[in-house]
Amino acid sequence: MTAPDAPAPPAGGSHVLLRAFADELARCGVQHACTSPGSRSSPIVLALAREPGLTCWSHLDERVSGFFAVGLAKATGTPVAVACTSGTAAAELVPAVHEAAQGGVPLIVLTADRPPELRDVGAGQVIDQVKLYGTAAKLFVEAGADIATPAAVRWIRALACRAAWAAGTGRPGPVHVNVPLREPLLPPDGLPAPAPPGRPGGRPWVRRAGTPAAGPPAGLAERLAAAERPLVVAGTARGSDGADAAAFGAALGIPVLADPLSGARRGEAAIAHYDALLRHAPFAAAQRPDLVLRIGDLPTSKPLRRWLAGLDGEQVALGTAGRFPDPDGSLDQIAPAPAGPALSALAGTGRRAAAGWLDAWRDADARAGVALASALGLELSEPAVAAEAGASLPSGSTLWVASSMPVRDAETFFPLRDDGPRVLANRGANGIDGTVASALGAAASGAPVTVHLGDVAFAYDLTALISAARHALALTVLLVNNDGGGIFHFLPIAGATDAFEEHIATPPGLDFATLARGFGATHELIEDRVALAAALAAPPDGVRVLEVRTDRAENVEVHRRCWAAVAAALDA
Ligand SMILES: Cc1ncc(C[n+]2csc(CCOP(=O)(O)OP(=O)(O)O)c2C)c(N)n1
Repeated sequence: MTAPDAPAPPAGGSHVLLRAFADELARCGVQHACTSPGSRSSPIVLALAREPGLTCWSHLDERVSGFFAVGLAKATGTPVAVACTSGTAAAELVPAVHEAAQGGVPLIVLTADRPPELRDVGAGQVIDQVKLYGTAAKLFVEAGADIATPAAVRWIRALACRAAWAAGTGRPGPVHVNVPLREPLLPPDGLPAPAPPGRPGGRPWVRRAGTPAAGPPAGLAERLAAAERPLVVAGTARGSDGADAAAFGAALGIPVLADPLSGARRGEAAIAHYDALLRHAPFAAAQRPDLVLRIGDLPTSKPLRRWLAGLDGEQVALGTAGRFPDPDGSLDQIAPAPAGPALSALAGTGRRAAAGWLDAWRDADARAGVALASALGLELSEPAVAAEAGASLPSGSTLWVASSMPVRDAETFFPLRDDGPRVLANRGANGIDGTVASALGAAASGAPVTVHLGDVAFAYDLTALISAARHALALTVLLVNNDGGGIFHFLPIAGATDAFEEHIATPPGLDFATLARGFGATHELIEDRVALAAALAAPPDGVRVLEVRTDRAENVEVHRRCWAAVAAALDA
């Protein structure tokens, strides 16, 4: 630490060091950074904005910036840097950092701070930023950067590599580098010459050797071969794990209960409507597996989770790196190594499951699909919106689903489709905050994106649309407007009629057509399924709000009708 009356270090050292840091991030494969305005952070922002290897996305507010980075990191699978100024600005990143921690999303959070001598002494815009994100950060480093000696340049290059490797490897997650910066933030005589270059050939200062892909746990191939009724459950999966699970199930005749978030709802073995099927007690009792392989995070479906918790057969979780996905204490074995190679090795054993096991699931699933379609009819209900999104969104597009009814309706009503959209969501901490910002982050990766969300979630994050306009990003907002939180009507709290409407449902009562136009978006009220299908299939065109109006209480009835129709189809 430099005492206040010590001679000032040569001006501009922090710029030299931060330019080296940004250069090193790019060498480690970081492609994107998000910034928001401020004075103390300006040396960090300058370094990121001037780094040719990074695309920088500027945002007015840090909460939007953080969730945008989450969406971009999810869509690209690579770490995204997020820089902000000191004080409450750094605290605005808390929800995104927690989502990244819970959801396994690689972020490199760079917070500018006052130097130690200006902390807790009444200087402006200071909060305690040391370990601000607590256990959510995989790594915290206090990185004072102001004297650019050759040793300091080597240190900061190595630090950038450490931050990128820590964020992106094992179970990905957020890292926090807190950067105290002293005045003058901009040297009065202009910026000094850049740091000495890094390693030759554009390689990182510290390379990271890949971890060898491990195979399946010892003995699992034999247990799988002996199983009569093996089953795969695929939740939010990383990389190609979902596609590998679909291929594995098809190769061995093993049913794959596939959440749309897994990417496995395709192929010969995928089961789409497990949520509705497992609500039917006789079906759930008859279809008990003797071995369950779980891939990725657990799906959302409560009937599925309850059923898994009550099974006697062995349950093995593959690809869990850094996670213990066992809220019900039902796992027998946990295998951290990537799931894909383990599944490919298991598929190579070639022993197909007992004849009739997959057929029974597929037959029930097909019957459930027909029953759901006929229960829904042509009406534009909330489940119909989800079903239509699953059927009509073009291949190669991305659907971002909000953590209220949309993620559940996608799970229940999405059809099997080999060329369906990629489905993403903030299912780490399950917040409804940041839904629009994260969808925009996914759009910044270049894919056409539709975000399916309710009116409360949209109202919560409307200002993210400022970033859409500033960066000319296209986004289709599929807004289900039931004027409040429809999800709560499924819960006992709906019976507390004295407080429910005001304090739980919280109807926003907003005119979304006017709001959309205010943010430079177009607005269309969608009144039937044909119009919805056409609008969803249309090519991206700026920010479009497609509003579907529904009724919260009626929505509960539609869902009950659907579950009853599936039960009747199974009884028949
Ligand atoms: C940040 C945050 N605050 C509160 C909640 C609790 N919550 C879950 S769903 C929901 C209401 C969502 O309403 P809406 O977006 O209209 O969707 P719908 O329930 O109608 O599908 C709320 C407040 C949450 N998940 N995240």
